[in-house]
Amino acid sequence: MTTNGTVLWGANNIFRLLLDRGDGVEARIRGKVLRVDEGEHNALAPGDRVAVDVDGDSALITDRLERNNRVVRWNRKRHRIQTVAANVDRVCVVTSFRRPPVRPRFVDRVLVMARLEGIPPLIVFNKRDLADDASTAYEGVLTDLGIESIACSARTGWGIDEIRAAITGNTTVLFGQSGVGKSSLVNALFPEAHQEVGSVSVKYDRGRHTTTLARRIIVEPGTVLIDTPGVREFDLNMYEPVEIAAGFAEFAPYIPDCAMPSCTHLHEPGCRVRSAVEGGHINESRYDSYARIVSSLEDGS
Ligand SMILES: Nc1nc2c(ncn2[C@@H]2O[C@H](COP(=O)(O)OP(=O)(O)OP(=O)(O)O)[C@@H](O)[C@H]2O)c(=O)[nH]1
Ligand SMILES: [Mg+2]
Ligand SMILES: [Zn+2]
Repeated sequence: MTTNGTVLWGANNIFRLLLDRGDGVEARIRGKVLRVDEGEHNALAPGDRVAVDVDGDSALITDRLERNNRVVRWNRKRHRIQTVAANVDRVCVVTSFRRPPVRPRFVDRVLVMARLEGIPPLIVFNKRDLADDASTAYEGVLTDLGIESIACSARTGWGIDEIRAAITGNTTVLFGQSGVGKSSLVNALFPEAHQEVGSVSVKYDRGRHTTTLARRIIVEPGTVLIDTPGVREFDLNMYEPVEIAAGFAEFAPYIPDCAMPSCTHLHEPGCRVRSAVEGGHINESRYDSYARIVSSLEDGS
């Protein structure tokens, strides 16, 4: 019989599905390739809705249903776009106050992706217990942009109720560098998840890529978390420079007034975005993130 289901996780082309009728099943893709597969690194990601042919114990995925949205990253090794999760309400960028320290450049990059893919962001500053001060300069920047941020400690439980309130009733994907505490956060919110937690290298101040598989976890009916493997860098090669500018919400009022119609906001005369930076209307650090992203696209790196 044919039915629909949702991808919970997948490895080596075997996918764990939750069927709409309520039971779980493992399935492969019929004929190995989905019709929708258009040069993507992976045709299916956690959260994808699929059509399945179920015959007793065996199940074959026959189609991917239309996506509402998707969280994407650039796969450096394969030079193509990779879907991290599909059909989410929110992308939660997890960072930590220390070990590893907050990297605003990294968060800004994920914020561009979230905006261009039309997914509202939430920023979590974890490891509050390691910080002397509960705030960072970057938090103020986010508040000015109208982006919600929450400080917490997965270790002590500080701020976890606030995060619980923010995720309840939603599908939230946790995204961030390795070692910031994404899996620890899942466990703090939902101990039954038993997500494996790794250590942070003292020498390099970064995680060890403990989570290797993105996984869709149903916390309670209607509340879903997707834990993902940490990434080291977040490239935006899947976008054009003009899209990157559109990814910075605060640039929007100025872009139409730039003198050059194809202004890249890097060096052209009469650039209103740059005058807004000089006039203190656009945060310099955010502009710096923008300039670095566009330069990295031009380098082809
Ligand atoms: N002090 C402190 N340590 C924490 C906190 N949250 C997590 N950690 C520690 O940080 C390390 C990494 O935690 P994980 O949850 O594995 O991090 P992750 O983001 O899932 O990492 P990857 O799966 O590699 O992407 C572990 O040693 C955790 O115990 C916290 O709030 N405070
Ligand atoms: Mg993890
Ligand atoms: Zn300009």
